[in-house]
Amino acid sequence: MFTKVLIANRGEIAVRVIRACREAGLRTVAVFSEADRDALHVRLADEAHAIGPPPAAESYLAMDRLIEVARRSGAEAVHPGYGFLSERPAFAEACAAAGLTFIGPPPAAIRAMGDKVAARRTAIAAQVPVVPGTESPVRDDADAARVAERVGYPVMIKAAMGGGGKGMRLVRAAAELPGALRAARSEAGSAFGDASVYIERYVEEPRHIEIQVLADGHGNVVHLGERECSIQRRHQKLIEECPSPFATPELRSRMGEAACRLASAVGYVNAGTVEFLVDTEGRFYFLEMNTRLQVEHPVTELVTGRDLVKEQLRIAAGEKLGFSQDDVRWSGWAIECRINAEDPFAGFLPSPGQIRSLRSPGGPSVREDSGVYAGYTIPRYYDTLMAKLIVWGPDRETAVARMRRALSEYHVAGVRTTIPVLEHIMEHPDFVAGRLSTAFIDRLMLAERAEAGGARRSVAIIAAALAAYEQAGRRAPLPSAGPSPWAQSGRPARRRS
Ligand code: MV4
Repeated sequence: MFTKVLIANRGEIAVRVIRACREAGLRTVAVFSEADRDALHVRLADEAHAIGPPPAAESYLAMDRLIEVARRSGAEAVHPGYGFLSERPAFAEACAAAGLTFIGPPPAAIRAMGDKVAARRTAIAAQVPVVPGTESPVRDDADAARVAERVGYPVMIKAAMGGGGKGMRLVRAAAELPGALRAARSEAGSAFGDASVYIERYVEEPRHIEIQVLADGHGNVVHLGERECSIQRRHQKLIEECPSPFATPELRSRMGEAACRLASAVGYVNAGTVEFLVDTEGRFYFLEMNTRLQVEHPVTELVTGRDLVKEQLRIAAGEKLGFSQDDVRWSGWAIECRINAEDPFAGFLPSPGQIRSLRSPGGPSVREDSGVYAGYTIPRYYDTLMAKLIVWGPDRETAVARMRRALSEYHVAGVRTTIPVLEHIMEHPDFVAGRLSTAFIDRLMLAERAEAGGARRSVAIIAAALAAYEQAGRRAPLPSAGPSPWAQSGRPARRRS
């Protein structure tokens, strides 16, 4: 086993990895940009090194600087976290070339899954179901039209080197195809430096369910079941849970076995996630594989009782998986809420700045994976994820009640957060009943807008009534009394922040 690990990341995930290393008796090396000198991960690591200016391209994405810090500090292994360099085969190769253990999959496996068209072909060969579509990038308008006719409209155009929803185009009819193709190509070209696109039949109102896999370097592959990630807004997940309210043990086994077959087919080693779309009939289709640890990994940890980061460390050190598929047990229910520094009342606009005060929830079966602290200033250069709140309960109902309770304890002042939307969703009858789909948030927003319209109407009616009273020379009645002064006494004013 290596004894010193460099964490090539920041924020809550760097903190998460530092914690696993410390528990495993490994020394940790943090890196920080000029904007992150006071960040939590810097304070928690055994040592920390500056790597450059705030823009990620000059710091967290600067491979040679990271490798240089590893060399200088004597780190023998590198954990990339998620985002940044985690899915760049060139970084995994640069680590190997510098004699460092990359705590992640082999470069070839990252590459094999980075090209989504090649990944589809691999899935087909491994007998993993895919959405009907192309097995090679579309050549021209005529080729695209042929494919679309074959699979049937509506279709989706996706970037071959994309993923996560960037550069996708929904096409409902043949007449829209050439324009959508041009737009998708141009978007893919500027976003990924590769204009190749492919076509899939559009799956209406799908659920997003993903399978966690672990593979060691000795040919052993197991799955740790699914995560339900259907509560998303613009391809950003807000809430994740394990298990999925939709999954039966039978569906879990079939999806899990498919995910393991795919991992084996690309020689996968370490932790990975296979994403599937599940249609209203319960059929599942391979979407893409994420060749890294995911933001939402804690829900799997709480339900399986396994520490995914420690498993990553052991696998990277060349150890065999210490358990088999039959040893994997799922117990109870876990839900994760992402606490982002965003203003949900202003279109989820980022809300960087200083956290004036912070009170985190606690109590039974509540976990907070945070990258911040009271007094910390959230920089504007990186993503808005401040913390993740994860709860466990023996069943979904208990977990939902516990999440409501935990969110009600959460107090953040100084920056806006997504806490109010999360509280709203936890009360929503469809969420409570487990009626989830990727359309949930869009519907919620539409409902909110309709409600806001209703409120505007109410205000207009009240204003008209007041004007009528005034014209009649009478006084409007006083509004009813507020909360009891007894209930108010001794309580600070409840601020929405
Ligand atoms: C789809 C789809 C429907 N049909 N593919 C969005 C993220 C990217 N990984 C794939 N995505 C989708 N691909 C076909 N053939 C619908 C989506 C999709 C979606 C998927 C998961 C979660 C939320 C979503 C929101 C909109 C669209």
